[in-house]
Amino acid sequence: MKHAAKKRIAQPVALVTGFDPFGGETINPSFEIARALDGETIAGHRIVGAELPTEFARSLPALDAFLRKHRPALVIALGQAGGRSGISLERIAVNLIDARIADNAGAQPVDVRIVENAANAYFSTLPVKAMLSALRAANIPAELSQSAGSFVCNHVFYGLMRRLVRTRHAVRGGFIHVPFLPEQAQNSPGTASMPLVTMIAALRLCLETALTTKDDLHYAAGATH
Ligand code: PCA
Repeated sequence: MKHAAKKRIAQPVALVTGFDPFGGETINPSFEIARALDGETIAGHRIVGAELPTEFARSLPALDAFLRKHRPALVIALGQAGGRSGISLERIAVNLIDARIADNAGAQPVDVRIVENAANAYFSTLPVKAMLSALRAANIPAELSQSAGSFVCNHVFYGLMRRLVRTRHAVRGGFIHVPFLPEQAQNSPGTASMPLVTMIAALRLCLETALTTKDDLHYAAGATH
């Protein structure tokens, strides 16, 4: 009998991206979380943690390379939102750039579309309310957010959702903003922060929930902002 080739069923991948530091910071909690989770297995999925540049021009090509290489079943992109106090589950990516500061390549586009003649917005396809419930049950400060801003994070969120909707519609994806780390907030009294261990635990819960929840919950969690 012919020697049967051992069939290795590849473990499905969940991709978690974070950004490099920007705006004068020397660390970005979003990439620290992605780095910490890299290689873990959650709900049968191998977590791949990856870094994106905080640059309008290079961030989406970098994301494309990771999507091609890992063919993930789920994608959660992370970014730092200094000043926010909890884990911020983003719902809406909007087709707009209005950069308050220059990106890491010195680019500062104002009032331009991410993609001309394309959808104004995309929704996250993550079960954000189930994730919110899981975080709150674990006593981790969290909220839903209706805006990921108009800088590189929203740019990547919009680009991610557009790619998934158009070419990988079985793949779920979305975006989560995280607060400053305590060391980033220590010189600005009153600025909110969250320890890295708490953020990592939060992301484990988010991944577990997203990988095991088919239909999202429905309860009132909206806001007037
Ligand atoms: N936060 C920025 C871009 C990179 C990051 O971590 C943002 O909120 O747009």
